[in-house]
Amino acid sequence: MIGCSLFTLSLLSLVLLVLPVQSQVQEFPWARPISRVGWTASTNSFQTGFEASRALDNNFTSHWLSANSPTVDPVLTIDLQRLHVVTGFSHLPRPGLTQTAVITKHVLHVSEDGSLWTLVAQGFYLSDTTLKYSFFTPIPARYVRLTALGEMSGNPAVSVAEIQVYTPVPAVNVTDFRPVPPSQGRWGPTIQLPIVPAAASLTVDHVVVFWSAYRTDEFPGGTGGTFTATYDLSSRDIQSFEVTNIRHDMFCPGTSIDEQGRVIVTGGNDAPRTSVYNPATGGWTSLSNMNRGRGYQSSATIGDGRIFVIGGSWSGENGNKHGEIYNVTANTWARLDGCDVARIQTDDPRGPYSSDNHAWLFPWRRNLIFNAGPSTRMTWFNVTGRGSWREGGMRGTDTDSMSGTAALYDAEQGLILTTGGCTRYSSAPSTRNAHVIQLGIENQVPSVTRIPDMSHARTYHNSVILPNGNVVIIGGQFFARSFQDSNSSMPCELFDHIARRWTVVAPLSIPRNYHSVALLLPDARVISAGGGLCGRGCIWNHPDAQIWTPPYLLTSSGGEAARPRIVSVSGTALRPGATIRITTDVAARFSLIRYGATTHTVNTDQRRVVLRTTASGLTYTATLPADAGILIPGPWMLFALNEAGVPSIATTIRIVLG
Ligand SMILES: *[C@@H]1O[C@H](CO)[C@@H](O)[C@H](O)[C@H]1NC(C)=O
Ligand SMILES: *[C@@H]1O[C@H](CO)[C@@H](O)[C@H](O)[C@H]1NC(C)=O
Ligand SMILES: *[C@@H]1O[C@H](CO)[C@@H](O)[C@H](O)[C@H]1NC(C)=O
Ligand SMILES: *[C@@H]1O[C@H](CO)[C@@H](O)[C@H](O)[C@H]1NC(C)=O
Ligand SMILES: *[C@@H]1O[C@H](CO)[C@@H](O)[C@H](O)[C@H]1NC(C)=O
Ligand SMILES: [Cu+2]
Repeated sequence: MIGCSLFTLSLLSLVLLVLPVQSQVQEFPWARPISRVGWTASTNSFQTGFEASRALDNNFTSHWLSANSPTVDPVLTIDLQRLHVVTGFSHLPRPGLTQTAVITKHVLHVSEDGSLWTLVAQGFYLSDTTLKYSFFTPIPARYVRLTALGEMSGNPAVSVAEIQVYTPVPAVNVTDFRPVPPSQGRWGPTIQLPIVPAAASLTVDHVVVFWSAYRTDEFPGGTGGTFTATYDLSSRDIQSFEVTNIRHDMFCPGTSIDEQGRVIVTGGNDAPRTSVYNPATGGWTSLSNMNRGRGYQSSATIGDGRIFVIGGSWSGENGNKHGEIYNVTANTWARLDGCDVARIQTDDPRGPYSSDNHAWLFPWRRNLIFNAGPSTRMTWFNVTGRGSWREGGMRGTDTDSMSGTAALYDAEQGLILTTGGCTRYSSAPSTRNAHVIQLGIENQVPSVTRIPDMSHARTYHNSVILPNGNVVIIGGQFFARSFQDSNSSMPCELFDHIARRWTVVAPLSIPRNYHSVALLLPDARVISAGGGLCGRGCIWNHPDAQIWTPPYLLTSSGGEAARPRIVSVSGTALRPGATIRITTDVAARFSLIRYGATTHTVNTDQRRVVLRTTASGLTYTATLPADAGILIPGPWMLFALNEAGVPSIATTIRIVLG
């Protein structure tokens, strides 16, 4: 036994001491390390024998160690001696079996001249001993400056054994570097998160709540815990905590925002469980279990406020994952075996385990739910009694499109954009296919139009509806391979819903593939985050986010466009069919976009409703859609758009039932 544990120990130290060095000259599909010859390092804080230069000496057993002085934030500055286009920075904390001096909270700046600094990344590194990465939008720089604001165990001193700075792949010569034009929008500084965010929801407090699994960086669990991180959109404060009270590992669940704006999470690693995140308390609590264990199911809040789920053989028994419905008020689940799961299954060779996943559910008029994919066969589900279904036709000539996306960008007209996906869950080429489905009359076969293909094939991407009805497509791979970043589609693209055409917009600097998420924010920007959850030290983990500023918020010279303002709204809790009066500061038109909750490409919460108004000066009156199947109960962002199409910051209104 002793020999065995000694062996384990030496193996462990071998892993700790050797692996990081190998991985720290890691080449990424999107970035490679720059040669460090001639570089210098400086600091405001060090202990004798642990100077800044030790972060550059190619010897990982020597390291920079800041002073034990808690009054100064330790700063490590690297001089690359000449300009490079830089897109990343990594550092290895000092090695050792009992690790301390690991930087968590930090800010990262770069500079061309050493005096004017640009923020490129900030937030938290994962609280462990692995190599720390910061990737960010490419920028010319000679200096890179890491400021440590926190240590893993609360100790004052922090360490860096070795650093690397990365330049984009394909290479960009600094003399040829051109920033992305404002017409393509702009990605902001990287927000580094203390978890890999595989699921996300916007809450009415304007906090984005992210969660991962039983660990911050790994998914196989079912051990009753989930790591959560919150990002406050106003203060930019990041908090993280482990949720164990609900005994629910909420990895790969169904997500739905309810009438009250709470996030209801079903299944996942702990299959039948249901939990709720309440923004008012910032905490998670337990609800009643589903009748069937599910993981990779989809869920959707329907017009009467109940939550429908279907599919999800990834967890619990394999197959027979027929519909089920949750009454939020009564906290009860009811089986809907007549909502036959066979209707949503793709032809994935792995059977139900992979074929009944991630349904594209669209609750619609008269309490019906349209399933638009990823199977080619589409279906209307009726949740009355024990449930039933009606034929919804084929999605044109599309293939099965697992982990593609679907977005109801005009709910009243019933217009759904579908994009990309894969015939199998993984290990097959993605499509560039795009279709518009027009629902027409409920319970009837809708019309399907194939529109021009996207420029890039994608699976595991996300689509986000903007206030103007356009839809931005973020990330994904042109060859689907879960837990990898090869074959990433880095350029994003924007769907123009009027012309039904695509425009390529600002590319990602961090791949967003399997387990990535994206959401519209109340300031009309878009947050994109995550990807990975493949274990400690896995280089496909992306514990970070970036916010995209769409072109409508930028002037042609890259400045901020003048935004209209919602001055007042006649009510913030309204019923379907109610009249709303909105006063603005300039002439405007209006749209409502429901708050989003998402994981695994599925966001059944987001949808857009266009308000038709009559104006009296700058006061506008609109009658809200009367069918709650269009105007799903819960929180919505009300945007005003000026004549140039620039959206306001949203005012939140809540659609309530009786
Ligand atoms: C690496 O650094 C350690 C600690 O300072 C030192 O003992 C060792 O000699 C160095 N190795 C080399 C090859 O310089
Ligand atoms: C960058 O381009 C300039 C001008 O074309 C050239 O002189 C220089 O060698 C190039 N540098 C690299 C690193 O390729
Ligand atoms: C949900 O349950 C409540 C309380 O039992 C009940 O009043 C309500 O009618 C139910 N809602 C639906 C849509 O069945
Ligand atoms: C849903 O099913 C019920 C029960 O069969 C039926 O009465 C109702 O008309 C259906 N709803 C629609 C919109 O077809
Ligand atoms: C796709 O990724 C694989 C590795 O997974 C690589 O061998 C292949 O060259 C990539 N294809 C392209 C076109 O980049
Ligand atoms: Cu997954």
